[in-house]
Amino acid sequence: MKLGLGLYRHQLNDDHYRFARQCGCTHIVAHLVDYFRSSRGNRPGDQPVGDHAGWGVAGDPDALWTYDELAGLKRDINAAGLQLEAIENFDPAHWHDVLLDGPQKQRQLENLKTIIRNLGRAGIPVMGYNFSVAGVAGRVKGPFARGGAEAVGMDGPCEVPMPHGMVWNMVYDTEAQPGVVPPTTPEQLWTRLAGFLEALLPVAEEAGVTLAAHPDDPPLPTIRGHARLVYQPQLHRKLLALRPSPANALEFCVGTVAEMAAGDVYEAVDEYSRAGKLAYVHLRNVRGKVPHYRETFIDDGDVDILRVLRILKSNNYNGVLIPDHAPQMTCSAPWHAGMAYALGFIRAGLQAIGN
Ligand SMILES: [Mn+2]
Repeated sequence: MKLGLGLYRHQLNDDHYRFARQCGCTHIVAHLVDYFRSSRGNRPGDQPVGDHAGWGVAGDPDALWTYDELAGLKRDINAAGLQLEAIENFDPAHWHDVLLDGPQKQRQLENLKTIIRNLGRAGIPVMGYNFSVAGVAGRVKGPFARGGAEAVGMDGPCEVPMPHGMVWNMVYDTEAQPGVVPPTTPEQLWTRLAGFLEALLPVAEEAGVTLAAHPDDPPLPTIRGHARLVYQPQLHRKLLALRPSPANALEFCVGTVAEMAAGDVYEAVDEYSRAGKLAYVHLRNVRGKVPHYRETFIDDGDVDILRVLRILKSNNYNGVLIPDHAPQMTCSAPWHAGMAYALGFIRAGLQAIGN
């Protein structure tokens, strides 16, 4: 198994690559969507939470991630002695009508194919995505973790309707008509996912890129009135069976699975790692389950992280682990301290199990 660090867009620079190296990482997972550009609720150096207005305005619909941009990113990361394992999350500006089944869907599917081809050409092996209408919405932030460290959690369901012009917790159209997006049913959502996989997987296979699905965080059947896909562990199985392919895999999020009201996190780790369907792993800890839970320090929640590592090792998982989120520690570099703590713990765990 390989230790990696996820970096937000504003962190894609030499200082953060050196920080990753110093923490013992060999791999980077890069976010190209900017969640911090225009939201009042999100601060750089934190993990995005936002409010009912979401994480702010999505990117430029006409500026697809180019080969030059992706190859340059990979070159810089390689020059720092690291590997670029994955790009995490499509920009809502590039695929809002794929998620919403809107009028630009066909054109946007072509855009996503272009992005996948560009990743393949640049030699980036994984594209992580989260096929979700409401996205990561409904969480709260507070001094929830040990010692009053700031962390996120959930204090009950979130069914505030979602306004037009918004999807995946970001605004893609600042001039959208008033009103709210009508609820999405599970049938509609699974049909949209099937169309997405049908269109993208052949291109991904040819490009040598794995599409890696993140489960719904928070994992509730609905948020803001919109159905969610993977909110129980066995729904990963349904997603993979929709169109079996080596390129159809998971961005497996241990923390999100632990938040799920049904199922067992260790059985889920075992099932999907045994099946070889983990493209990469988000590793974090949590206390409680939806709709009432708190993210915790990695050594402090309901999940026995060492047990997770042992299961992954026993199933010969040899991919990348990243810490996902971590509580913000009280110091002048809250994000860095939280990540360094999580990475140190995971690195010790990997050594302890003889990885
Ligand atoms: Mn995650």
